[in-house]
Amino acid sequence: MPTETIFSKIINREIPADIVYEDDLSLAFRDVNPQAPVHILVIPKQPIPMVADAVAADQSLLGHLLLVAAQIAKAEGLAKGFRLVINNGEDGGQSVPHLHVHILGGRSMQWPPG
Ligand code: D5M
Repeated sequence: MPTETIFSKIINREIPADIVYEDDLSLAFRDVNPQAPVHILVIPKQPIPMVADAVAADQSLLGHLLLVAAQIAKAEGLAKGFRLVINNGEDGGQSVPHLHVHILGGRSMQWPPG
């Protein structure tokens, strides 16, 4: 039984979020603690804890999340570029154990990240 997280509550509309996109497989909403002028999270409705837990059967779902992220970036006007980030586990800086793709944009990104 997958762990319930704050993101499950957003999916189930138990807590509010600024939702920008939804389809059968995924949901996207603005990050509550934005690190860039545009900071949106794309999550699968299926609660995979982290990308390291994904299996072969998740292949098309993972691809779907990237295509959704690119579509949202376009809709947000990020034609000059944007960054997609997936934090995985403790050392990866993941704080919510429900797989999510960060879309960051609206400013020039630095490299390397911290
Ligand atoms: O990223 C988890 C992200 O989730 C972090 O940037 C804050 C964001 N967050 C946490 N709770 C909420 C709610 N309720 N709405 C919107 N955004 C939220 P990680 O990669 O796990 O560090």
